[in-house]
Parts: sequence; structure tokens; C-alpha cells
Amino acid sequence: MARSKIALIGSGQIGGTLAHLAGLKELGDVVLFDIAEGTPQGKALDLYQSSPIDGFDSRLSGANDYSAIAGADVVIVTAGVPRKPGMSRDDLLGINLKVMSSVGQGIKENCPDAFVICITNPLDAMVWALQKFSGLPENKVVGMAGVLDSARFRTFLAMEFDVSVEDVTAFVLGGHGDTMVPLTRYSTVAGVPLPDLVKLGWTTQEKLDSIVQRTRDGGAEIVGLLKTGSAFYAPAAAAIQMAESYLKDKKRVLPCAAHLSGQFGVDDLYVGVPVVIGAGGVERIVEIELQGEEKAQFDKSVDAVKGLLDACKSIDTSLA
Ligand code: A3D
Repeated sequence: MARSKIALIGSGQIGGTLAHLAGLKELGDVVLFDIAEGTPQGKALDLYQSSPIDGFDSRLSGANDYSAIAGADVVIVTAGVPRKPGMSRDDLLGINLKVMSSVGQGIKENCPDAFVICITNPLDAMVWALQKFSGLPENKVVGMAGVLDSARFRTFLAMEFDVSVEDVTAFVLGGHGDTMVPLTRYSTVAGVPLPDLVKLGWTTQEKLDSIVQRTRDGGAEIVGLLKTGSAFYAPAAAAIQMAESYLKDKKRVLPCAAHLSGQFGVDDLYVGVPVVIGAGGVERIVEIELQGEEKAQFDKSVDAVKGLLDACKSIDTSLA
């Protein structure tokens, strides 16, 4: 069986880390693409030269021409501009919308059968625009945010409880970051829901609330520390988990920005919900019932995404 081909559009901080992880996990051959000349070629060669040491077989190459991504099985998109301190994800909207237009065209012409994972911010709007620009089926274009948000939540919970991160599961819905909806009753330590752990005295409601807030602000915390860009290790790890589930037909149940057409009462929007990712792309959307406050927060999140899409439609009238 031929090796899978993974195309990475954008060879910056996340793109380079994606290539490294895809190689280390032997997910397939990797093509790094970027508009910056030399960057994708240089990163590909550097990473290729790490393969004899780490013992992985993956051909890595770099390109500035979309023809190089022809026939890719998976495309992961990070092309665009990241946040600088003081900048909101929405400030990025205008710049990155133009980038999505050219990326969508490149995918449409070269690998229309690919599974596409978008990471570029503002995520919920960019993944929606990328699906429209590329014309790929809605179940083959998905956004990465929930896996990262829930990983941040899991990390902070494991720190608080002093238990293995592996035994902490977290369930988040909604838009990325500020409007994320953590479902504490579905988040557990080895199957014990967080509200029960509060009752058991493992933590207090106040501490739990502050962990939720820290998770919401997780991206900004890292931007503030790095000063020159945004998080890249954990975002790359999250997208690779999604790609692996598709390539190996693992059918992982992961929170992703998925296209909703009626589910959760939402139509033609990308919102973070639990989905099953397998060889068919987004094979199923897990439509759970939301309770009072959860529903209110989810609706607020959906409204925020709608606001972003309205802004996109006014910038690019072909999307209206
Ligand atoms: P960065 O290191 O700047 O890499 C972006 C790359 O995109 C650069 O190498 C650019 O040259 C390249 N680029 C710009 N325009 C184009 C174009 N038209 N075609 C191809 N390549 C282009 O950024 P990064 O890797 O740190 O972040 C990439 C994106 O991910 C940003 O939009 C971030 O905001 C976003 N991000 C999202 C999350 C989520 O959880 C959703 C987390 C972290 C970062």
C-alpha cells in the first residue's frame, strides 16, 4: 500500500511542528507549502535529516507551488498571520480570509478528495470560508480547536488533582477560546464527573471556575508569554490526532469545529461539537442534550460565530 501524503499549507511555527510529528508518527510523506521562499524547503530538509536519528521513514519536501500538494490525502492549513499581544482572533479576520481564498483554490485544483483540517484563526469563521472557497464536501473540512481547548482543560485539571493527564477527560463545545463551553458534568477523572469531585472535596467550585476561565484564556496566556506569536506545540499535536484518526480510520470521538446543518438547532455554521472522525471524514455528529446554562452558553457561542461570518460576508461578497 502506498504511503499517505500529508500537505501542510503554512510552514511557520505550527506547520513545522506538524511536519515533525507527522514524521515521528510515520503518518506518511509530508509536503510543506508556504508563500515564503525557502522556508518550507529549509524546514523539510532539516526535518528529513532528523529521520535517520529518530528512525522514521517519511519523505519530506517543501514547495511554493500548489502543484506539489497534488493527490494529498490530508491537508492541514495554518497559512495566515498569528495573533500578536493585544490582538484578538477577530482582528485577523480580514487578512486571513484572503489567505483562505487562495488556499481553498489550491486545494480544489490539486487534491479535491483530501480531508482538510483548518487551524487558521479566527477558526470557526476561517474553516467555514475554507469549505466554501474549496467546494469540498462539508464532512471533509473540519476545524481544530476543541481538541486543543480540552487538552488545556485536562492539563489544568490534572495539575489541580495531582493525577495523570491520561485519566482526565474533558468535554468542551462551542467556539474556540473566549466562547468555549466546558461541560463539567461530562468531564471526569477516571469516569468520576467533576461536580462529584467537588462534593468529594477534591477541589472547590471556585477553583473549578478559575480553571475554566484559565482554559478559555489559554491561548492569550501563551501569547502574553511568548510575545512574538501564539501557541504551536499543543495546536499541532491536536491536529495530528485528528489527521491520524482519519488516516487510520480510528473513529475517535473528538471535539471539532464541524459543519452543522440542523444539529443543535444550527444551520450552515461551523461550531465546536463532538464528532466521530474516520475514513469517511466527519462520520457522525454526537448531538447531546444541553441543559439550561450549557444551552445559554452554547447559544452565545453560536451568536459569536454568526457575527464573524457576517463580517466575512461583508468583506467578501462572494460568500454572502
Ligand atoms: P506562523 O508561524 O506565522 O505561520 C504562518 C505561516 O503562514 C507563515 O510561514 C506564512 O508565511 C504563511 N502564509 C501566510 N500567507 C500565506 C498564504 N497565502 N499561503 C501560504 N502560506 C501563507 O503562525 P503559526 O503557525 O503560529 O499559526 C498559524 C495560524 O494558526 C494562525 O492563524 C494562528 O492564529 C492559528 N492558531 C490557531 C489555533 C487554534 O486553536 C485554532 C491555535 C494556535 C494558532
